[in-house]
Amino acid sequence: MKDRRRKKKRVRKRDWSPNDVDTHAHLPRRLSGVDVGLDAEAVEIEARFEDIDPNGVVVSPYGVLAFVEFQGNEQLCRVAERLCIGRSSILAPGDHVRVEPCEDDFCVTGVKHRKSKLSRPATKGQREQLIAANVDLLVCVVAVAQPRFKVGVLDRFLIAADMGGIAPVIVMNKTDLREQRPDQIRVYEDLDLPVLHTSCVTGEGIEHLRQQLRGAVSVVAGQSGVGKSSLINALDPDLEIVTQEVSDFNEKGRHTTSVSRLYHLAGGIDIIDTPGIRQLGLWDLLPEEVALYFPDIAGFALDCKFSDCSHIHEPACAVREALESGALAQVRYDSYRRIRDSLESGSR
Ligand SMILES: Nc1nc2c(ncn2[C@@H]2O[C@H](COP(=O)(O)OP(=O)(O)OP(=O)(O)O)[C@@H](O)[C@H]2O)c(=O)[nH]1
Ligand SMILES: [Mg+2]
Ligand SMILES: [Zn+2]
Repeated sequence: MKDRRRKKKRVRKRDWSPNDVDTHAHLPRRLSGVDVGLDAEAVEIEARFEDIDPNGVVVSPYGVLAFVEFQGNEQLCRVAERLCIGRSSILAPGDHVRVEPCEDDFCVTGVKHRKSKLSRPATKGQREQLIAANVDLLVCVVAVAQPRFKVGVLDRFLIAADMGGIAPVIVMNKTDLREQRPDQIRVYEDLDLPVLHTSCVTGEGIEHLRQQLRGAVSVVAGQSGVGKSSLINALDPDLEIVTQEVSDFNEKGRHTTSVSRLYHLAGGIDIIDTPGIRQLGLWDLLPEEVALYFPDIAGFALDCKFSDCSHIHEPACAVREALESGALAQVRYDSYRRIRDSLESGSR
């Protein structure tokens, strides 16, 4: 296999102002009176972030090492012990770090506070796992087909983006496969979220996507096989990231991209490619907070009789009334219930 780490590196510095990003209105997302106190370990990890003057950006963490852009090159660095837990570091692509020479090597000695983050619970669910740091946009990629469009996965990404302070852009890819777009995508257009329709085969929407991403740091996420790496290749044909066919049998994709990695594309686009995931777990979210991340449901909930209404069984629930009248989309309500149920059962 080709050494993808030696692909071209264009290192640039920039000031990003998110003036062309469609951020949606901010409701308070934390419920008052609910103790969401971080546990001792989370507080201790938080303390490792500092107000430093960074001289490098993490491209891809690699156990207790990390590929870092530093002095115009991509450098494999050791990560200081205090920034590691066990056999991996706390770094994520996009982290701003301090690199210092150490012995014959370079070492990451500090990491700056993050301005935004995309995270999930680590495999055992006990700890936060960072997917990307300091990004402006989350490009949530879904496909017309292969694999089938699932609102649940998208809704979880939208929640994670909102929690992490990242503006979402939805990309409906593979439009060449079917003329008919899944009806459910209209729900997101009605929510005033930016929805782009793209095809890496016909080139539809690629220029529009390029314009959306110009001048921003983005992370691309979604199920395996939806075409995340193909889209990045389409944005900059010099790149040639490895992509692979979706398996016909189970439509689940094959997890072609196995590590997250930051790329610099032509035209001022910084973008982090990530491995596909089947289900995004939600970190640090309580069941009773889920509705706050569904702007459509949160809007109706203001008129529920009980301020702590779960919108499941209470009388005089404005959310269920909206559902019955058709003002609230059934797919959104179902998705809300599924996410809430999974958090309640402790599976995130
Ligand atoms: N027909 C069609 N196929 C596409 C399109 N975009 C990507 N593909 C194909 O879909 C398959 C999966 O694409 P990848 O780019 O590897 O998907 P990915 O989302 O990066 O997958 P992971 O790395 O496993 O998460 C490949 O065979 C691509 O050629 C598209 O717009 N139309
Ligand atoms: Mg990929
Ligand atoms: Zn209600």
